[in-house]
Amino acid sequence: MIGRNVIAAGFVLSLGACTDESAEIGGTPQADAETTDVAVDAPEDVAQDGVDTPDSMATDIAVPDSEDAPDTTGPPRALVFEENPIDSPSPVEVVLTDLNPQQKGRLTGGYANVQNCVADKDAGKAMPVEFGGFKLDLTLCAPKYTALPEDGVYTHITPPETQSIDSDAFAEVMMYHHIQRIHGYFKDGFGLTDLDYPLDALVNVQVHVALCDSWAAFGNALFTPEGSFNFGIDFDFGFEGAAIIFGQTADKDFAYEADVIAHEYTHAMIGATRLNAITVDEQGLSNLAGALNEGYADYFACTTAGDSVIGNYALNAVAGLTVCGVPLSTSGNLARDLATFRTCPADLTAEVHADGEIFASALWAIRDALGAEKADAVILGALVGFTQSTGFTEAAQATLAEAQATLDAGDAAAVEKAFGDRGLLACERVIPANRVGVRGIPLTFEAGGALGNGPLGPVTPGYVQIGFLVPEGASSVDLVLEVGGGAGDVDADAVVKAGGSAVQLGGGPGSGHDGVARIALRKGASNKELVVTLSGSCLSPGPWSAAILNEGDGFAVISARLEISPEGGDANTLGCP
Ligand SMILES: [Ca+2]
Ligand SMILES: [Ca+2]
Ligand SMILES: [Ca+2]
Ligand SMILES: [Zn+2]
Repeated sequence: MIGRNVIAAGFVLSLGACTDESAEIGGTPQADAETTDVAVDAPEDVAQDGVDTPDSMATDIAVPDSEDAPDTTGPPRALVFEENPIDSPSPVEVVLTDLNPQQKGRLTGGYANVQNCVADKDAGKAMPVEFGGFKLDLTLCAPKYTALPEDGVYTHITPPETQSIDSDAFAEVMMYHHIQRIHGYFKDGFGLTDLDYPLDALVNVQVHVALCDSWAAFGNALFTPEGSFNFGIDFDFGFEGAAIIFGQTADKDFAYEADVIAHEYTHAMIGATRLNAITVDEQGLSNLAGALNEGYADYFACTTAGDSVIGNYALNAVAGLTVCGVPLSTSGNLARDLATFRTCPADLTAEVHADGEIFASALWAIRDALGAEKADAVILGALVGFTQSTGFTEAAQATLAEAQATLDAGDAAAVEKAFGDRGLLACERVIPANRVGVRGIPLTFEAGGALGNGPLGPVTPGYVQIGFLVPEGASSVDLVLEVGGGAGDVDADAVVKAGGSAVQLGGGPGSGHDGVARIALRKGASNKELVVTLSGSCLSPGPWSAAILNEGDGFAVISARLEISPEGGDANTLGCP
């Protein structure tokens, strides 16, 4: 998926007026060598600079599954955004590579099979659902091939003047071209062949809501190994295997951004069989594998574009979203710049896209030091050996080892520095209390029992621990956690430990940890605060760590701070002798 809180509820509806953020078509389209030279297995009759050939078979082109003689028209020129409507607003001319001549009227070729999800209530699949107390009669849009050539070319398909929740064919052309482009990068550059088939891709995904008789947009983009996905309701378009599914909002079409297509395709190429596990280790829950999956998807999108910013259009000031006129979310600029310096643990959030930025910032620094060609090779060389559960430290160490084995000492030292500067060669998940929430992302604590019959039984540890500094002379301090949405039914303990390194958790329910004490969290002065009081004569000054073990409802912490305890008094929560 491309965005973290682009949508609040899985699907969104826009009844508002379209914005004036039009996808401008400027200037005269030009053949573009850089985008055509990644052609993969291009048909022989595809020239790099399109010469318009008269099309004697124009009447056949809209008929799918034609078994006519090979297409003598072409080359199949088309217009695309090289990057997106903001950074490259004038579409450039490219040749759509490797279209299957047996599939006329379809954007079906070597590595992509692209359809448009059209707003057709009669053709779409009905989905009556209960949603937020409402009974909603929903109908999915219907996949259809709508990008049809004229005289063998597609250059008449241009971006709409004004973005809206629509079923435009330009989105299909963008998707086809950029999948072919990024596939060519992985296959031609690195010999990856896992996706040597036309992967299903769907654009303009939308859902009809009977309640207000309107088409609701899906404001995100994703790769799904199963072909369907569930956001409270099941989106099943009938794909038999993996698929890439793109939506739009009132002012953004996610398919208009090459970065987003490359990000999702990278998930398909390298992230379908690795880096998907949520694990439990001695520090607690970990979703760093998922963060790596996001970080690599961002890195390869950016390195192939030669630009460190991902989502400058699609994730930048996405419109607030509404369902039947009710606002569901607002959002600011969620674009990610890999050139922004981020470190472990200070920038950890437990949210995979945001944590992925930490690792991707190191990858981008490696690229800055080595150049794209060497950096991409060493990064991918290590990545192909990753498992479902590889974490930050293992990934950084493996990439460093790959660099030491394949590059000269100076380059390897640059790789070591990029990871080392960002704390990634030994990334302990202990975030300083004053860093909790500063990136605008609440720290999630999953509910007790979220692990099922996992190693800690009904107790679920946090994704990250919280670090804090006990001042000289203190005999009692409070670690105060501000909880978004209230601390109502929270039932959790903190295992605390002096020294600053992560609490090591043992292997069984209620058992084994190397902390000083396990202390129940209590409600603070307001219902929005949870407090851990550390008191007793053995409270030593210096860095401490707290691992939260949750037995009750899930909760999210929006900030954390340390206070000298007003009421710790003579208590001895640490059980000092
Ligand atoms: Ca669209
Ligand atoms: Ca970009
Ligand atoms: Ca308890
Ligand atoms: Zn993603």
